[in-house]
Amino acid sequence: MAIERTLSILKPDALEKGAIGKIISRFEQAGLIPIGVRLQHLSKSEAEGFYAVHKERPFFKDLVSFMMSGPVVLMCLQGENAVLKNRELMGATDPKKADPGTIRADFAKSIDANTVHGSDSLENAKNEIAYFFRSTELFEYSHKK
Ligand code: IDP
Ligand code: MG
Repeated sequence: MAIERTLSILKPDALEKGAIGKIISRFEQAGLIPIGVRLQHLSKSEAEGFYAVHKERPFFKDLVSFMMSGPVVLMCLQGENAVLKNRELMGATDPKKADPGTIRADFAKSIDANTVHGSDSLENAKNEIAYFFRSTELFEYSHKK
């Protein structure tokens, strides 16, 4: 399997619940290394730009205001099969449909406040990482064979 990078965002409800450490711990236990981490309070244009693919969707406005409602933790995770592994750890978009033991099943309250974002493909991961991180802000981590 290939070493990949993916973007994870711990949404404002994660900090509010005091769940940031627990969630990062799940990534580390699954072999996903946080090679770039930043706490940031997103501006309207940053949140809108990040979710631009959803701008025609009925929930877009609510999604943007939720993402600005408090600080988020932006993270670049690196590891084997990182894109899919992160999506599996997250669980389904709607926490009511998320498998038991996933982050969203354990922490998320609703489809709006669903605790985490994760890139859904390798190509989107590259673009999303570049949206928030300069390459010099990412640690060149070498995984042991
Ligand atoms: P994902 O976060 O699991 O990749 P997407 O379909 O990419 O899900 O949607 C982006 C975000 O928009 C979701 O995480 C969720 O917060 C919000 N969202 C998606 N679908 C709905 C909906 O039907 N109602 C309200 N919010 C939604
Ligand atoms: Mg998505």
